[in-house]
Amino acid sequence: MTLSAMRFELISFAICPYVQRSVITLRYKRIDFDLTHIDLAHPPSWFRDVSPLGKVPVLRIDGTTALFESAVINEFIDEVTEPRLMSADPVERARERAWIAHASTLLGALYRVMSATDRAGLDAAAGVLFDDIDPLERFLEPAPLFRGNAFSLADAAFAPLFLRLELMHAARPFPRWNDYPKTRAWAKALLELPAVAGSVGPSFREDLAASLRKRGSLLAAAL
Ligand SMILES: N[C@@H](CCC(=O)N[C@@H](CS)C(=O)NCC(=O)O)C(=O)O
Repeated sequence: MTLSAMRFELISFAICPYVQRSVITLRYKRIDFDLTHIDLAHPPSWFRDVSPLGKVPVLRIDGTTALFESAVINEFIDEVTEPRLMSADPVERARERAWIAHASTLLGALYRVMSATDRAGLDAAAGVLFDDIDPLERFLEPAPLFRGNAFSLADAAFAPLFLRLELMHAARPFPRWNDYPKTRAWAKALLELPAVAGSVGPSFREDLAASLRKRGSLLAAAL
């Protein structure tokens, strides 16, 4: 299979942050791809055949091979296309993977914040989220991105989190988000990148609010 022959199709759910990681990676690398949206509540019958865990994203290659798990999909895209977005140094690469895994933990924590249906639940979930954001401020030196000026897969992994967090913060401020100037500067630099800014559709905010409203989320009304 030669690189130039590969045709990519990303199976997506419109507001999924994990899909967005791969959209960002493909856009940053200027790789053509098809984006196929499905309704996760009523997935098409073919979806179970291509997604072993029933989750998006799935990357279909040439209409046949299907890959799942956003971090794995992104590393695959990175291995087969240029410019490479992971460090050439194995130690640095391992460090990047560890922070990418932490970004997934943070997305889970943010999901619980966004889904909280009462004040006590929201405060508890926000406490967990910001306890998990704390290590970013203490251990990372984004300048302005994860790896200086070089965009990396760690940036692609964190950008969907920062997008949602900044949206929520603008609607209903989280005092602790103001305690992380380095992390927020990183978020700002990332959200300004065209590959990130264009990685969600124009109705993203409304779609997110509608999805949260369906779950009885306290924050939905603020969005
Ligand atoms: N670890 C997975 C998480 C993907 C994930 O949870 N996707 C959600 C949508 S944002 C999903 O497909 N949920 C459907 C389900 O859990 O049944 C990844 O990084 O790709």
